[in-house]
Amino acid sequence: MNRYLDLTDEVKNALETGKPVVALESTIISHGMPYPKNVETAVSVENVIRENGAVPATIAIIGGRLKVGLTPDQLEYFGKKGTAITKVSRRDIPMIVAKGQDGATTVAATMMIASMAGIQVFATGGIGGVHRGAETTMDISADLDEFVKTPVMVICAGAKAILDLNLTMEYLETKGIPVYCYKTDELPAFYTRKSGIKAPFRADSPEELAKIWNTKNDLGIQGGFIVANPIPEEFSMDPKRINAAIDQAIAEMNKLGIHGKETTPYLLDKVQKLTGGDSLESNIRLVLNNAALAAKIAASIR
Ligand code: PSU
Ligand code: MN
Repeated sequence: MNRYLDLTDEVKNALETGKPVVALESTIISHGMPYPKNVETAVSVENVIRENGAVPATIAIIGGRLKVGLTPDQLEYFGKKGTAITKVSRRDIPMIVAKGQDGATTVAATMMIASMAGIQVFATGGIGGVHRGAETTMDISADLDEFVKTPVMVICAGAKAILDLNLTMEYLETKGIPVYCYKTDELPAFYTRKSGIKAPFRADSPEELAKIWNTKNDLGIQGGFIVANPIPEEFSMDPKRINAAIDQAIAEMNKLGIHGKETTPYLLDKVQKLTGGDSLESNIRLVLNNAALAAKIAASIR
C-alpha cells in the first residue's frame, strides 16, 4: 500500500476481510453545505451506510496524509473550517501532500484515493460536469475525465442544473463513460427526478449494477462509471422554483466575474440561500438515498 495512505482500523479490517466499503468525499462537507448541517449530514450518511451493511470511508487530506476513514472530530474539523480548507481535485494532490497541508477532496480526488486504498464504490450528491457557457469558458469539471482513468463507481443523483446537462452527457459519451440511471428511463437532475434527457442506460437493482461492474473488470476495461439515482419523490423540488434560483445564481456569478474552482462552491451556496434552505434539505435527503444504494451495490461486487 502506498506510503501516503492512512486507513482507519475499521476500513483496513473491512478491506482485508472482504467486507463492503463505501467511499465518501469531503468537498461536499467543506464546500457543499453550510455548518453545522454539513457535519450532521456527514455523520448521518456514515450511519446509513452502516445500517445497510457496509463500512463508510470518508476521504480527505490532513497534514499531507491521505486519510481513508475519518474520526468524528475530523469530520467536525472539515465542516467547521468550511471553505477555508483547500478544495483538492486531481491536479492539487501532489502539492498538498508534499507541503503537508489539509485538503477537502472533490469527486475526482476522492476517486483517486479510494482506488489507491482498494475501494470501488463511492457515494455522493452530485458530480461536477460541463458548465453552462462552457463553449466559451471551457469550464469542464476534472470529475468527468477521472472516470476514464480510475476504476471507481460513483452513485450520485445526476448532475445539478447549475451545469449544462446536455453538454455533460455528450462529453461523457465521447469519453466512453457509462451512466446507469437507477429505475428510470430519464436522467435525474439532482433536485428533481426528471431532466428531459433520455437515460443512456437503465439499471433496476444493486445486483444488476454489481454484475455490470464485475463484467467490466473481467473484460479488463479501465475506468469507472456513474450511477444516477433519482431523488425520492417526496423530497424532490418544484422544477420552476429551483431552476429560477439557479438562473439567478448564475447571473450573479457572471456579474461578479467568478470562475475556475470557485464556480461550483459559489453556485451551491447561492442556490441554498435563494431557496431559503429548502434545496439544502433536498440535497441532504438525496445523499442519504445514494448512500443506501451504494452500500447495497458494494455488498454485491467482487
Ligand atoms: N455538485 C454538487 N455538490 C457538490 C459538488 C458538486 O451538487 O458538493 C462538489 C463535488 O465535490 C465535486 C466538485 O467533485 O463540487 C466539483 O467541482 P468543480 O466543478 O470545480 O470540478
Ligand atoms: Mn470548473
